[in-house]
Amino acid sequence: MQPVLFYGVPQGSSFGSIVALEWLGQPYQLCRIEMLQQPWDKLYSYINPLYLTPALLLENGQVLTESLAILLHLANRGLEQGLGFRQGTREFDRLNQTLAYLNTDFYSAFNPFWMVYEMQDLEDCDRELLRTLGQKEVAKNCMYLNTLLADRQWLLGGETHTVADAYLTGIGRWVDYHHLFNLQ
Ligand SMILES: N[C@@H](CCC(=O)N[C@@H](CS)C(=O)NCC(=O)O)C(=O)O
Repeated sequence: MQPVLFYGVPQGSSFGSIVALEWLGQPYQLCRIEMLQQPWDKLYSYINPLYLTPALLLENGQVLTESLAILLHLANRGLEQGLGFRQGTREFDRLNQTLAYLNTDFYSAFNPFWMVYEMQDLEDCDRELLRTLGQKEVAKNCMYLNTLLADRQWLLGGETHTVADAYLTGIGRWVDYHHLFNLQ
């Protein structure tokens, strides 16, 4: 059996794990969960009782949830390709640190926009407040990432991409998805 990645909508955060799997270059399968159709298929609770994607079903039948855990698992499989580093090295700590930043501060900066997206019946003033709060947080974090990437091609500054770049590829698209900045 090949590993199976359960993902939701294409614009979701699971995309980062898909990029990492592509960069790993080993066989895998995708299984789409129609997350916009409520309620989700009850069978998915065997994969993730929290009903969230991504989740990775491994060859031995065990399931890994949480992007951070999935990406570090793939990083360990892709040491030769430079996707990750051996635990105990400085590079491993830096990768872990970068993934944690992306999974907390950067990810949550977009929360107000997802609230606006999901709560159709919001008052105009509430929608405006959420967008203003989100815009400030996203701008602050994009500025940080922009500065970091000013003198390097990849987040960790090495010669090739790591799973942190894969994860950023997924979440970074939300700037465009929510039409946050005029990039022209
Ligand atoms: N802490 C989880 C969060 C995963 C998450 O929030 N996934 C979203 C898609 S980006 C989801 O499955 N949402 C389904 C829902 O809210 O119903 C991780 O980092 O993997």
